[in-house]
Formats: sequence, structure tokens, C-alpha cells
Amino acid sequence: MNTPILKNTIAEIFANGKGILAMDESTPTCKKRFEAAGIPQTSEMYRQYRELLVTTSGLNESIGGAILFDETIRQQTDAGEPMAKALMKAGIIPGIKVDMGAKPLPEFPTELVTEGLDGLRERLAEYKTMGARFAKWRAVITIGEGIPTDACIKANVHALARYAGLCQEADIVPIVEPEVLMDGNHSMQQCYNVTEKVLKALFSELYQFKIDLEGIILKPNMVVAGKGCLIQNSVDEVAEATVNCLRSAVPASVPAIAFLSGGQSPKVAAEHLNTINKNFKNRLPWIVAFSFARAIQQPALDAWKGEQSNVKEAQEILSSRAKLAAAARRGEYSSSMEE
Ligand code: 5MM
Repeated sequence: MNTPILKNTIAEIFANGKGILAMDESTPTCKKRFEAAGIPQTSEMYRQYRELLVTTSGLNESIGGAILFDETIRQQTDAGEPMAKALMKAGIIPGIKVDMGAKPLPEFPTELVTEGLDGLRERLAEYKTMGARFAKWRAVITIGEGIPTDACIKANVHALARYAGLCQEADIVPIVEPEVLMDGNHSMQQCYNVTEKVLKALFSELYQFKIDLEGIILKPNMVVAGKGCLIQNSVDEVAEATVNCLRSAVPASVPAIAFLSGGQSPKVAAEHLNTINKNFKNRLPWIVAFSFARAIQQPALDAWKGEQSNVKEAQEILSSRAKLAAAARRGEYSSSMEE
């Protein structure tokens, strides 16, 4: 492991107030999003959409790194350029999703464990030759009646630690993503309790597996009430709960936290991130940024509709959403900028 390489990659990704664009939807997720937008669900349409994203001019002003899916890193733009190369030319560092998805955890019918460790060392070596300098692995934790169980948390943080070790061995920065889902009726306090428990278990496991915390990026959820909860908290309450939770569980040696949006609207995700950075500036030992997928991409996907004639408009929308997220990362966002 070469720590300076890892630290340098992280510094480059987040330089000048930038964040990460997550564009690593797996085929089933891509299919679901395209279906909802009325776009044909073919590999060629996925390629055209990813080309739209990576060729958006000026995207590197707010995006320092973009996470690709395996299919995408093997695809080319119309000009015959590999997607990762197109990103690099645009001044954006390519990253790669390396997990193989969340699968049912045997004997725990409502819980999932993320798979993909087999052959990961070899896959990382290949992705590195394609230009990937960071990677991502997402664990999924659901809140519900009697869940998450300790077994589910244990299985997921174990896999995250093993993945992080293999990445660091290859001088690839691991994004460690333990996502506590917003699905459910749980309160913000329940989300706080579960997120804190998962993060504490995660950092204990990372310690045991000798992960260099200075060479990781943490990608957590914000602390919010479930979508079905009757009490939805204010922006200030979410920001405060999120900061308190992270301060209680995330060591200061972690250089950067990049939130997922998790199904929050682009505006709400930006408001939360902004308030965290603006109101709690002096309580954050880490860079606090974003690694949004839906909260940056969704309006652009809706505008594109799979039509070549809509590419320019969709790219303008994408660029503007990325700029708003970057403003929130600096604590300079205001809802008037939405106009
Ligand atoms: C883009 O979606 C990523 C991959 O998910 P699947 O394996 O389910 O297709 C996902 O990990 C994403 O990077 C994060 O959840 C952040 O996305 P959101 O939309 O929550 O910001």
C-alpha cells in the first residue's frame, strides 16, 4: 500500500470544493430508472446516456471523480474513446463500482449482504489498467421490525473491510458505503441509532483489518426519518442529527465523507448538505462532500427521454445540478439558486 498515492487521489477528487458523481447504476437499477422515464432499456441506450454524462462540458468544475459500472468502463463514446479516458480528458478521475450487488442473507429473509469478494484482487488489477483510481462497494442495511440484526451488520462490515484492504493493496482508494435505507416508517432517531451502530461496527472492523483510514472515503446516508414516517424533520434537525451521529462514530483521521442522496430530492439533499457545511463548519474534522446519483442525475435523465435532440438540454440540467451540489459542499447554496 502506498499511502501518499491514496491521499493524493482523495485530495484531487475533492479539490476546489468538488464532489463525486455516482453513475454506477447496475443493470437492474438502470433498467428500473429507464423504464420509469419511458426510455428503452438496452445496453446501447445505457451507453448513450453515460456518454451524455461524461461529455457534459464544464462538469469538472464541480465533479472531481465519477464512479462507473463495469459495463460502462468497457464502453466507448461515439468518437471511439473509452469512457474512463473521456473522463480523464475532462479532468475527472474515473472510479469503479466493484461489488456484485446486495443478495439475500441466508436465514435472514428480509436482510441483504453485498457479495463480490471472489476474484476481486484480479478485477482491481484490470480496472487499474483501464484508469480507475478509486472504487466503491455498497452495503445495504434496512430498518424494520427486529432488523437490522447483528448478523447482518457483521456480515456487511466484514465484506466492506475485506474489500477496502484489497483496494488499498492495489493503491486504489476504497469508497466504503454502508447505506441505511430511507425505506420504512422509522423515525429520525431510529435512523440515528442504526447508523451510529453500523458505523461503529464498521470502524472497528476496518481497524481489525488494518485499513489505513487516511486512505478511504466514507459514503454514508444522512440521518433522516424513513419515507413513510409521519414526522419529517426540518433541515436544521437533519443536519444536526447527522453531524452528531458522524462525530460519535467516524474517526477524525478519515479525510473525506461523501454522502449518498438515498432518494431525497435534489433540492432537499442540497439543503441538508449545505446546512451541515454552513452551520457546523467548526465541528467537522473531515471534508464533507457528496457522491450523489439521483440527486444530480435524475432531472437530466427525465429531460433526455432517450432522444438525441434533448442531449444539450439534459447536459445543461446535469451541469447545473452538479454546481448546486458543489455549492452545498462549500456551504454556499441557497434555494434561490434553484431558479
Ligand atoms: C448509482 O447507484 C449506485 C449503485 O446501486 P445499485 O448497485 O443498486 O445499482 C449506488 O450505490 C449509488 O452510488 C448510491 O446509492 C448513491 O446514489 P443515490 O441515488 O442514493 O445518491
